This record gives sequence, C-alpha cells and structure tokens, in this order.
Amino acid sequence: MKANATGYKLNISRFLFYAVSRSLLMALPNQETVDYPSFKLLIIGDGAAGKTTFVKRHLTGDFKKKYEPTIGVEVDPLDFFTNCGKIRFYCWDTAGQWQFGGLRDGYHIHGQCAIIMFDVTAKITYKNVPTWHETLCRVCVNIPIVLCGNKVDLENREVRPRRVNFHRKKHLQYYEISAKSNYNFEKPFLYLARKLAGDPKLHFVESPALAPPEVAIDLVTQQQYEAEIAAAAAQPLPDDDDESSSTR
Ligand SMILES: Nc1nc2c(ncn2[C@@H]2O[C@H](COP(=O)(O)OP(=O)(O)O)[C@@H](O)[C@H]2O)c(=O)[nH]1
Ligand SMILES: [Mg+2]
Repeated sequence: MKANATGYKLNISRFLFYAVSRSLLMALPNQETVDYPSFKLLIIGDGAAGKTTFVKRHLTGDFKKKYEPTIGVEVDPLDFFTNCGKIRFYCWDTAGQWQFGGLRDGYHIHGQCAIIMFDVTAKITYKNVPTWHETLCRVCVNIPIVLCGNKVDLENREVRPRRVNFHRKKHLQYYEISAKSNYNFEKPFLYLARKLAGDPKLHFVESPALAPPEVAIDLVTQQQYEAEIAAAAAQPLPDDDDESSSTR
C-alpha cells in the first residue's frame, strides 16, 4: 500500500510495517515475497470440503503457487486491490495426507487469519468444525476467522442454514459460498482484510481474475437461505451444544 493524498490513520501505518516485516514468515522459502502487506491465511476443514477448489478460483494465485512436499502444503499467494492499496494472502492449503491425523502445529505457526470450511451437503464436515477450530486456536490466539459453508450450488443440502450456529458461539464470521460458481468468493477475504487492517470501511476496488463459473447457483433459493441465516442470528443461541445434531 502506498500513501496517497487521503493519508492513513496511525493504525494503518502500524499495520503496514507489521505486515511487510513479517512477510518472510508466511511464504515458502522458495516463494516470491512482496513489499505490500501480506498475511498467512490458513485454510482448514475436512477433506473434500472444497478448500483447494476455492483457492484455485483465483487465477493469479494459482499461477504463483508453490508446493512443499516435505510438509505437504501448497501456498497460493492471492492478491486483492483495496482502496488502501494491494494486500496479499498467502493461502496455506494442506494436501490430503493430514486429514486423518490432524494438522501439526508447525502448519499453524505464524498464522494470522483463517478460513474454516465445511461442505453444506455433508453433515459430518460441519460436525467436525469445532475440532478444527480448537486445533487452530491452540496455536493462533485471537486471529480473525471466517467459517465458510461451501457447495451451496448443490440441491442435496444436509446442513440447514439456521442450524449453523458455531460461528455465533465463537464470534466468527459466517458465509455461505460455492467455490464452483464463485458465489461469495470475495466475502471471506474482504472480512479478513478489514479485520487485519483495523478498518471496517476498507473495500476492494477491483475484482480479482477468477476462473469462470462451472455451475450456476439458484439465487432465489439462496436468498431464502440467507434470510434464514439472518433470522436465526436474531434468535438466542439454542441450548444444546451439539449444533449439528439436527438438520431440520
Ligand atoms: N458442486 C460443487 N462441488 C465442489 C465445490 N467445491 C468443491 N467441489 C468438489 O468437491 C470435491 C473436493 O474438492 P477439493 O477442493 O479437492 O476439497 P479439499 O479436500 O477440501 O481441498 C471436488 O470434486 C470438487 O470438484 C462447489 O462449490 N460446488
Ligand atoms: Mg485439497
């Protein structure tokens, strides 16, 4: 981000210094680093939730990705253009071999923000969200986190929108997404960018180049789901701790 006529608040300057000075910790050793704010973004969640598909929608990131076979991780640098300049998320995406044994703490270390993804058509992937969250929070204390329910383009939904409560208990942001249709692709990144910059008004001024949608989403149904989520948010949290116990 470069200073311009509008000037920035002190917290933005601190944010710039902090973000740039740490950039070497978040890219892989053989990976390009840049002189604008960059953040290590952890993408976690059950296998087949759609994490890799999601990250690869961003075409520039996919082009610049690096794979580290020894730790089984791929890091895709995703750039976004904001009203304060460029911001980069180094997206750490695990290869499948860790799915069953859990992730090592080394993967999480220096994580500055995270996306926890589940598949709305597979209830078990939502049920496992608390475990992913707990593992993450053991290493990364107080980082901004977005919960994403992916594959909302599919009709065989198992996790009803109003049953998604975990984010409310833990003060995370929640978005419904469909990686294959690009639905809400930018929302998680915008939320994280605003939190990291400490500027709730930060906005994107240019859309990133995305892969063309592979499927269409039924927007009328999805709007009903979004309304259901908004209505549920206005209700007290249900008492039962097992938020995935029912899909109805
Ligand atoms: N219909 C649909 N399928 C998806 C979507 N995202 C991912 N998939 C499919 O789900 C499967 C698992 O995706 P992948 O990205 O490999 O999951 P990962 O293990 O979490 O990285 C693949 O067959 C993807 O094509 C989506 O938004 N909609
Ligand atoms: Mg994957």
